[in-house]
Amino acid sequence: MSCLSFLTVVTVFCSLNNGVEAFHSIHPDLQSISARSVSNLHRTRYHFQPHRNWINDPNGPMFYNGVYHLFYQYNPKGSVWGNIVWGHSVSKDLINWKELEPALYPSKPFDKYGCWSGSVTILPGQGPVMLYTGVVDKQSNEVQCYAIPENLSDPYLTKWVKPDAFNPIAVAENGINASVFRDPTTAWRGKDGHWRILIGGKMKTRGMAFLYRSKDFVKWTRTKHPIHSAKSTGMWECPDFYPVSLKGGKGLDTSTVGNSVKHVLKNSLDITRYEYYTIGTYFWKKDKYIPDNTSEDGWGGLRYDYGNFYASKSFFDPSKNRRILWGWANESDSKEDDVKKGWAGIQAIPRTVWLDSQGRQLVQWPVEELNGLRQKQVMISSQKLKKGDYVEVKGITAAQADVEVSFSFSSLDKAEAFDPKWVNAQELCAQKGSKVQGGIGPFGLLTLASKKLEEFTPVFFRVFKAPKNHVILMCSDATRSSLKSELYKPSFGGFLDVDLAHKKLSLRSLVDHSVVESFGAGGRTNILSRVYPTLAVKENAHLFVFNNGTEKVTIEKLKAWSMKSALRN
Ligand code: DQQ
Repeated sequence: MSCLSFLTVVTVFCSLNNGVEAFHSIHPDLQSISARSVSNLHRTRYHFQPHRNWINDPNGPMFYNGVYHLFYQYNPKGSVWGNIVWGHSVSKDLINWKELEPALYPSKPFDKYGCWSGSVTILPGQGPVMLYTGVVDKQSNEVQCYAIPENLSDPYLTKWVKPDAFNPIAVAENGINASVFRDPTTAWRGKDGHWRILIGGKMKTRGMAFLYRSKDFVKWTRTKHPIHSAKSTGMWECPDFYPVSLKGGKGLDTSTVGNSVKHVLKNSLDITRYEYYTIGTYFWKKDKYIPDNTSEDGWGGLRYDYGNFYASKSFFDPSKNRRILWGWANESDSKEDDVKKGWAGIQAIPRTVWLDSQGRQLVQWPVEELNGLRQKQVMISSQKLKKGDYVEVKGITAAQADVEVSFSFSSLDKAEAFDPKWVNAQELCAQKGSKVQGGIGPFGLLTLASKKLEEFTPVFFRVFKAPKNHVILMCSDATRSSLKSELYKPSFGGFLDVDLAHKKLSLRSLVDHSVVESFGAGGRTNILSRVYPTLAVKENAHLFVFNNGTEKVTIEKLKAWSMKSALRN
């Protein structure tokens, strides 16, 4: 929907850039309409959702006293964005969840119009502290606030209090526009003992992350310069800033600095509703961050996910020494559909995230606990696929499955020529879909397919030859995912930075009724699609492996599992 069509009801947040709508779309008339019953057809069975209603950003994920906590932007009254509180669920394994009462809801002058996104920091010897954005008026002017558990010996930390003494802890001053000043990060402690946080914002069109410092965690002062900024990127929502190890995949506590680490800065761009991250160096003495020259700093930068994945947040899990990333996957159907079905929004499967050995990008993989849901397994090995072959993977629940497959091909000679003008992977995927014959590829999985292929969501690769190297394209194409027309059905795509010397490519797809979440080449390029099949539902969904390229492709090994439903809320 364009901004203009609902200009009468939305005056506060709407801004346009190349026709892209910014901020959550706002429908005051639908915000407090609660469906009589919740429709199950497209509900996910192992991706996180609350029992009903709308969710968006993951907030304050943490591991504390043996329990994982996930908070999330939640509308308790309806299934479109609005009435925002912090929903709260707890888990022992990141997969099975129990929903509790909301942890934060508007109750003070400084958060009367909403408790927006934020993070948790666990203070040594003291316990967790939430930092969040409070909305103070109808114009969405924002301040930063804090909350602490009412009772630290409550195993689930169900109740949170907002001490009046120091709240709000930061207000917009000295030229900062209070309506674009939000989403505090987890804090890190410098060698000087002072805490630091980032708050997302912008000045004119320059996106930035303001840096605040504090000795005691309640009195915060803004530093003269933001930690980093980038021109023409617009509002930086939900910044995330953390160290990654140069010495292997272990995660690091957010305060770690030193020679053996790089830092990651991620921003969620309000204008495009996509995120990008850079890898760079944090000069902690000067509190400055500079991206490496291998990381593009702007709209075309590296992304965690080239599909539907936004407002993400990571945390360090000390129980397994790993960093875990959560991201929100919005619906691709209409607001009216969301009101009818009584729910909207899921969280992607939590992903372990680390720095690739080349140091140029991050790698992500579903947390190992997900494997606990795997049930019946089927396998295919050493099967050749010639052009036009479609092989069905039978014997598992194709609408609720985990599929891992590795492909090989014997030569790169047939790769199509790469046109250097093709800089936009998503456009290229739209142009060269799964049925457009190529040299090497398209080959991959056909998920959520109906028997006669009226509906399908292909996830596939295509290899091109450029003058100096090969270019690998990965696509997740929702164009034919549903016979329903009034849906957003993009053909998402990303390029894949891997060495093809072994002539092998691997893919993992997590299929869960209305989501196909895929990891290319061990998690180097990832794409999440939301889809709403009408025929390929439940036991009528099928899974195929296909090749539409002239070069033969071998399925080296395919393993697919029916997935058990997780306990969710
Ligand atoms: N969602 C929150 C904001 C954040 C945005 C409001 C990102 O705090 O900037 O629900 O999706």
